[in-house]
Amino acid sequence: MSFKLYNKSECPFCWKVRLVAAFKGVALELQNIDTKNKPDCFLVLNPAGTVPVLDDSGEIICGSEEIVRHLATVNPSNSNLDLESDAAWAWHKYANGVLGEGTKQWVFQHRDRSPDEVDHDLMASCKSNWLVSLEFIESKIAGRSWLVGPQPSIADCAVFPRLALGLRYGLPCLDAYPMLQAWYESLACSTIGSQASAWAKP
Ligand SMILES: N[C@@H](CCC(=O)N[C@@H](CS)C(=O)NCC(=O)O)C(=O)O
Repeated sequence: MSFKLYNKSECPFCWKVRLVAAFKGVALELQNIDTKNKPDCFLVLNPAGTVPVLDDSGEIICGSEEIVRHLATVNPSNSNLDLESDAAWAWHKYANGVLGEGTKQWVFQHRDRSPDEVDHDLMASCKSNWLVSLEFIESKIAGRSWLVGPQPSIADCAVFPRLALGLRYGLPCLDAYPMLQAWYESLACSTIGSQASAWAKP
């Protein structure tokens, strides 16, 4: 079996897939795609043109959720990663929606645009959404090691990249949220977290 992931390092959807694969002990060959200049061979695999795309020994799976559900069937006994429970998938929805949609314009603005193009109202709204999200996660994590239950799950894999991207591009740090900060740092500093990371370890 061989797994090739058409990838973009900072894409939160790709990062989630890399985390799932790392937890499951599935080795991925990464093929980075420049999404501003997509090669034809990639568009043949996914005419929608989005990453991630997984090639599992010739079987092509497009879209991060579909890929995660596919990886759930690979080596099912190889990890205690929860890719099934409704509670974990509810966090996945939260990561893409409230947290991701609520803050992504901040990342785009601070990554891709010049400071004179800043939309201050939009940035204020992203910052406010971010702070509400941090408060919410802090209230739910309740000192546990993982967001749902006693084991890692799709919840951790989906939420972590969103927080990492926000922090990277200057949204407020986690100092005021000690349980969330402990969860974040534990995953960031773990072998799995750094193996799946978009960025080299400092
Ligand atoms: N729903 C898709 C979203 C994937 C997505 O939006 N990927 C972005 C990168 S973060 C992308 O490929 N953008 C390039 C484009 O839309 O042309 C998934 O879960 O895989």
